[in-house]
Amino acid sequence: MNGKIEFHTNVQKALIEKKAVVALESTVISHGLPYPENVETALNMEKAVRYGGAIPATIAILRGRIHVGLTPDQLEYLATRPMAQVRKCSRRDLPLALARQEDGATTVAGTMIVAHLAGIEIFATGGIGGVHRGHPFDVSADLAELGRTPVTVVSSGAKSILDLASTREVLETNGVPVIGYGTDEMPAFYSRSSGLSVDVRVDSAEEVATIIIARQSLDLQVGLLVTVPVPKADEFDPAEAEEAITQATQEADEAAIHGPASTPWLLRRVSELTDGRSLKANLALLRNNGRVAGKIAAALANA
Ligand code: PSU
Ligand code: MN
Repeated sequence: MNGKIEFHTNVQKALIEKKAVVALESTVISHGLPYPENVETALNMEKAVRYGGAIPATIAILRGRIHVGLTPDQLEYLATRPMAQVRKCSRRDLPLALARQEDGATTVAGTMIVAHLAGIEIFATGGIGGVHRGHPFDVSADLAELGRTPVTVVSSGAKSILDLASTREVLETNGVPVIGYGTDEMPAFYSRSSGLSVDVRVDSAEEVATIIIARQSLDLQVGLLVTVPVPKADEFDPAEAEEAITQATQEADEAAIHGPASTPWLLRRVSELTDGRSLKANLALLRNNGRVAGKIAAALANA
């Protein structure tokens, strides 16, 4: 990799041996969740990936170097750095963080780019970015990245703080296949249904592997979005979520919060407004998605 990337030894070994590996993002650690839940979640997600049958590789930038696979100390460092000192790295930010030797946390877009560079096909996260409510031109770079980088993203759809119907449309425009894992509907992050359809429903990790292999056979430069509903027991009441989201969105507009600050701000505010109950659902779905991604990576390695 021309020394561009620093691999954790376990990850490097797994990649050389063509074993199952799952990439994990780091914006959820530095900007998406409060400390100490962020470290706990990052470690739990890694555990869930292993339980699913794969090696986890959390991706971040530390002092201008791209890391694929972090040690517990590196995770702790990233989780405790003040948010303002960690660049939230989407596609446009990666060269800036590297050139300036900064610490950077990769978003879904940023993680897809690095995963692809590193030769990792599967990536697990909570929710992808999308079209912001009331701001039709604030469209996450995640959607463009899914349209051009061949990595399989396992998530619970787009976060319900977003305009989900518009987000679904942009995925279609960008040519991104949306796969429902055990569901006919795209999940709505905290809750299991959104009323929006998926392109295909699968009921096993092996079925996802066959779709990945078909995409690879066409050499199609596009991501796949696998959407996994939050487990029933951990679902957060959709009406309560909606109420908190409406209030948070209104407050964000009043406070003129926009651009990359928008998503982290809304996530924190919704969690506050729901006394952390939305956070509980968030943590549960992150773990679950890690496990499912592990199973898909294992199925692909054995296919
Ligand atoms: N959704 C979450 N938690 C998060 C994010 C999304 O539930 O932390 C992060 C992801 O890293 C995602 C990014 O890629 O927010 C999207 O930000 P933006 O809308 O600025 O592209
Ligand atoms: Mn944005």
